[in-house]
Amino acid sequence: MIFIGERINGGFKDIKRAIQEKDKSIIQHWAKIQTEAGADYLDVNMGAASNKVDDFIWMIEAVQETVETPISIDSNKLAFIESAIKVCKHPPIINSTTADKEKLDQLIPVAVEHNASLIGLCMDKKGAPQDVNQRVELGATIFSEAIDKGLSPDQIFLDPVTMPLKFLQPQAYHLIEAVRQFTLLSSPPPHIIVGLSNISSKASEMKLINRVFLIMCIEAGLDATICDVTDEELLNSAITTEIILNKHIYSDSYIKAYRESRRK
Ligand code: THG
Repeated sequence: MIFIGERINGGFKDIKRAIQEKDKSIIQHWAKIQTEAGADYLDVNMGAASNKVDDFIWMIEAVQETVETPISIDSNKLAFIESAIKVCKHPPIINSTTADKEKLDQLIPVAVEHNASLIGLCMDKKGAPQDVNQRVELGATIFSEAIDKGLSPDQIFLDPVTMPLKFLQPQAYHLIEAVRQFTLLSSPPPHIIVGLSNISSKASEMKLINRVFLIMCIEAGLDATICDVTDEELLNSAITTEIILNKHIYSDSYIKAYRESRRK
């Protein structure tokens, strides 16, 4: 599993305040906590806290002063991604492109040039998909464009777009079926990722919904998630799901073994 820490996001009040007051310590606290919890990447997203590219660079540099964990550059603005990628010390993930031709034409070459990975959101100008086939079609478009222009399957992350269970209940099942079909796109397949916390937005049983949804997605073929990496039960559930699917060798201390094998 590839775990991407979601917490350095201007949607959280403490991060928003940190950006506006230029208080590095809060950003660095979450960089450290998430890295210690096992994050493979740290998602950095400004949310609505600012619209200045300098503030975004400041966030990334604050993270990189503290930890060596690579960055997931979470922005829908080309200019932000292009500036951010230049300061990344390790090959980042670009989060994200959509299936729109102009976005693909802009972002795939940026990923190729910087040896970065690229998340492709399975949506386009017409909006978010409403069924399995729309998701698969958009995913296939992103995948084939990225391969044609020089990315390897291992650098491509397809994101079938997670919507809140509370408001769009049928979408969760459509998404899981789309994940299953993405695994058939190629051999080896691309990575498949979700922004996990979207599923439980505004719900009362957030942690339970996140955990069960993640387990079901992993069973269908998911191998990456942007999530609350500090939720130890969540990560242990994901690792256990992979053990049950025979993706790692069982031992009584498999959780410890898994975590130690990934310690940087
Ligand atoms: N796919 C990709 N990138 C993404 C997403 C995705 N990036 C952003 C988002 N979705 C993933 N990150 C988060 C971070 C936080 C929350 C949800 C997704 C979250 N926040 C609380 C809420 O909305 O209730 C509120 C924050 C607070 O407590 O103040 O749940 O899908 N590629």
